[in-house]
Amino acid sequence: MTLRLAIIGAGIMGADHARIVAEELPGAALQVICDASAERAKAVAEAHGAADMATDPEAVIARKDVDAVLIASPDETHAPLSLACIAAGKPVLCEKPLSSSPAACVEVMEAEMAAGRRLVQLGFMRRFDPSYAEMRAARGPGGIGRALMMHNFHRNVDSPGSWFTGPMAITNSASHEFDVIRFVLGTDYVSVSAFQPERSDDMVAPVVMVLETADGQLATIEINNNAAYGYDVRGELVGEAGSVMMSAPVYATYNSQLAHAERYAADWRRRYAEAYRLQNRAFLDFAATGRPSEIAASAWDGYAAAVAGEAGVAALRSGQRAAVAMMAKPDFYS
Ligand code: ISE
Repeated sequence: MTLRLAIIGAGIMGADHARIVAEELPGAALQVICDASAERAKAVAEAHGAADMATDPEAVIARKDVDAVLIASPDETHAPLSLACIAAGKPVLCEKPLSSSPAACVEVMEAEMAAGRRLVQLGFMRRFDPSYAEMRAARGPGGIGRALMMHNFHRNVDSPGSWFTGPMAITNSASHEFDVIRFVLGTDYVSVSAFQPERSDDMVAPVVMVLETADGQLATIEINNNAAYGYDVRGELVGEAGSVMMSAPVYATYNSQLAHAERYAADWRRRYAEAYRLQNRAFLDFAATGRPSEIAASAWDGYAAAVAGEAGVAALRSGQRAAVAMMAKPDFYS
């Protein structure tokens, strides 16, 4: 049976998801592309052969000819639109972050628990990136031994917009690291400290965080959203008997002008193309079978990232180490 999918939000990510569904997801049909801008919705619908376009997300979610929903609209709409999908009983793949507010994430979890079945998959696509899967698998005897530290660099060429702030580097960009470190280490955080160097201009400076886990490990995160030179994500998991260092996929090396060079992607879409494809396939299976992927992030993971983000912003503002205090995990998400 073909799954009829609506995509809400036709910006950078909505358009990329539409392309992935059209080109790489047999079994899914692009039913509706919805965006506040009719022009944008129409352009993406036409580019990828969607059956229809619309501008009202709530009406789209309620449509009888829509089986599942992919939310790629602005961050602050993620939780309310996920709630609308749960109310309509429709599986939803929601882009990260679920919300920067832990309370809003709890509301989504409560609605999902009241519905009695899992409906929300969260778009923390790095869980599907083979490098993190290898780090996770390398832990323990026979591998790198007990994990001690995980180092993470996350650099964008420039901030996505003038509205992008230092705290957003934590709640939006670093939400990926908050999630994937938990995924790789298999534990939660107890505290976070945050620092920012000074730039010579008015652009958002990098944010550097140190997190302590419940198992006594340390994780470092550098978010640099104005790195200028390329999209560059690095990582290393250090164990007691070795380390696993991420290699970003590179398909060509250039030799010219006495130099040997590899090129950077301009943004995350190319770097994580495989992760997005695997993530969206997993969502298709989830929507078809009702069984959530064991790898994919849930609303609970969205909550965990929001709690870490809130503590990170508090630590940055106060200059003090902030506690990361999570509620007990409901059995529903175990
Ligand atoms: C953006 O919002 C994303 O989700 C990308 O995956 C990330 O790499 C980028 O830094 C964020 O700003």
